[in-house]
Amino acid sequence: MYHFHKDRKEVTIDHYNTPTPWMNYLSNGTFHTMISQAGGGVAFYRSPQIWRINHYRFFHLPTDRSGFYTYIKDNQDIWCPTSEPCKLKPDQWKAAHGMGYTRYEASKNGLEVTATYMVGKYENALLWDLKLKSDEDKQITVFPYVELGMMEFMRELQWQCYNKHQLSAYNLEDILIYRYGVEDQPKPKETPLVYFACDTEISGFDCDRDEFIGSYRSEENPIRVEENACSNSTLYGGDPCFAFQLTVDLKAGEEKEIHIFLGTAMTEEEILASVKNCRQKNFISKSMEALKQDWDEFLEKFQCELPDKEAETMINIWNPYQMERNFQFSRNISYYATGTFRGVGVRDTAQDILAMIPFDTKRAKDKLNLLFTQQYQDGHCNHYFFPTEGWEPVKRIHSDNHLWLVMDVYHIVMEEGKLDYLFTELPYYDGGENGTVWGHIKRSIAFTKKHLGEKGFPLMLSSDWNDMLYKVCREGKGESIWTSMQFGTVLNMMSQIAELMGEEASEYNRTYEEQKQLINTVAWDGQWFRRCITDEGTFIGSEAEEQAKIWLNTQSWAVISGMGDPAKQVQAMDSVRKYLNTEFGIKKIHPAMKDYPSKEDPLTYYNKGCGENGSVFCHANTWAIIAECMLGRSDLAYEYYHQLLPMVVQSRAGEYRYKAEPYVYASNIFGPESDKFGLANVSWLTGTAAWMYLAATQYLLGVKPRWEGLEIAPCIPKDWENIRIERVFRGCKYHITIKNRDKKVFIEHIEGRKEFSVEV
Ligand code: IFM
Repeated sequence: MYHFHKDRKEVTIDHYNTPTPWMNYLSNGTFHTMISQAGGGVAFYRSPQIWRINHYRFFHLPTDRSGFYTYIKDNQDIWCPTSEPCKLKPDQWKAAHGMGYTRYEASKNGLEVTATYMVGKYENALLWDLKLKSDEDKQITVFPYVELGMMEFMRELQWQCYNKHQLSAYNLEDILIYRYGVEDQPKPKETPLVYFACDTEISGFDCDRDEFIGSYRSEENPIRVEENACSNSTLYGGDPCFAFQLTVDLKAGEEKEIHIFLGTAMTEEEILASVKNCRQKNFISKSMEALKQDWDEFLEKFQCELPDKEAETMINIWNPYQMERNFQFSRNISYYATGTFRGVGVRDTAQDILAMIPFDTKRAKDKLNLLFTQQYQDGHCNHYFFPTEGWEPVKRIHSDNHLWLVMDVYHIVMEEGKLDYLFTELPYYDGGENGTVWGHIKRSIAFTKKHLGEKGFPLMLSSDWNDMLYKVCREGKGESIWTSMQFGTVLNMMSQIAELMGEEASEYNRTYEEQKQLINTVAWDGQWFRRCITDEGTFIGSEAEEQAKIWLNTQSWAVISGMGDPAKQVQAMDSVRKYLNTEFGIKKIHPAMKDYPSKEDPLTYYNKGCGENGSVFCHANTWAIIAECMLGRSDLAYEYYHQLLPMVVQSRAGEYRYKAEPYVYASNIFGPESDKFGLANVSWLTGTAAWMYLAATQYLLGVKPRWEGLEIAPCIPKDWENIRIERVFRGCKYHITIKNRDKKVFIEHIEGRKEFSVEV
């Protein structure tokens, strides 16, 4: 079981053995830790590719090891407040994930332990706060432990037999230090030292993993804990770890606090200074208070009171929290993604930015500026890049990447109500003169216009949003009907911005109309819109085909772009309902493919119902919700939204069928053509987070920034009565009540201005 706590913005979990690790991300923007409900996970400094701190063993069971464990030796009993990894479990236990922290509350034999982990803003360190209380006088030994790894995970897999003998871990004034320095490592001067320290006297330590664990043992039963004696090992070559032995005397009823710090700094001097700071009285409470305040301020930008409490929990707390983590980590490292090859994806991050804009426009613009550095003078963009690692970008040209940038700019202009950002000068990836943001997005449009295919739609290039479609365009002739709709959407935006800039918009409008014409003739299949055209000129997504007849995205985007004729928009979305909707969300295609278009060269190797082949693709569901709102079909829009809330689908499918966290969205859920129908896959890092947030706040609740001001045009279920919303917009906080039955919206109060009680 798990429970949400609205007041504390927490979810508590009462069993350690969830079907998959249920993760949280702790981060101050530089030092990061992903931690599971059972204390497993991985810490890294800036990049999990090159500055990973501890071993995370993706392929071993259980799948969340190693982690940030604290062994308690109480007479002969050895257990952990995280429950894992010891076989002996606490008598009482629960974990809580909150905004930037995770807490474990455990007790055994009258000893209560609360272990809170957080990454605060004042030091680049995972802070580990242990509170210990016993109902009788006793002496216990506490062993905090971290298994270190080579900082470059890929190099470790390939070259550890040589490179690991270039590592060292040693004791400096009872602070353990790990130095990673191997031949040919990237950015040696920016590589930090890692430290492990505490604020209590130590009775022993270990830096050599094998000394601490012992042979043919694991973190379940370290020999040094069993023998109650660390070996004071240092390590100059081999497998490093950090372990302390701390002797704690407790009087009955007395509470003692111990703090552990796993951190990074560039030099030994900086480590000494950082540890000194961490050891200051109240450092932990000060860090915790700042963390809470920062999250409260962030989330305060949009709050609502709704009849649907599950939706309210997501909109107010977990959805923006997940969105922020996506914004930071792109699709880099999670329980599913190994953090080895994906840096910042232009497409993915551009979509994350859309939802960050209302929360922190400055942060959104900074990130967007970074994406613009990946745009070429001809308008296209690199696919993903590695600003921290400094590696060569992945330069494949996809038909959608550069168009998402236009959407970001439009949203920024509407949020700010000014055109200033358009004049920001930014470089192009391939040199030449810097261009303004306005100049950059004009080139996005020019690139697509210049790369139209034989039938007039944008060329697919190396695929559009759908990664799987790369096979339809290997000869460079395949065309994307969906990209045409994305193009149409941003042409509309360009046209509006051009008018605001006092420039000619007719060219954008003309191109829009040309594409629209194609959409309603060539792309219309009779009941829905086709998806794309192969190199050979065949339509995919057509009744005439045996498999993958109907695809979700061209139905929803026919509405979003406004390109489908009105009757066709409705018919297309009716077909979505008829062929694609399931009890766990809307499938991406129907029917799922097998050996299509041929056994020798199938479009996908995904099994039926999995991933890109007929799963409920949550990211794409968000666009169907938006489309239904745009059609004004509030009950359908809400049904599609509600059925995808993670706690709703998890409870419908059952915890052990759904498997993933009930508090964050997953990328996809196995579809009905799979025997694992209902299994959630790739949670946390997915474009679903940003778009579900937009769907909920800007379309269902209908609070949308427009040039003229804040539009409030809700599309909510007919039986919802009053809803209340607070939204910070252009420096003022709007307190809004929507009286659904009376079809009235009241702006009750605007903080930061003098107006009150404006009736709309
Ligand atoms: O658009 C992609 C995204 O970049 C990565 N995940 C899958 C999506 C759909 O293919």
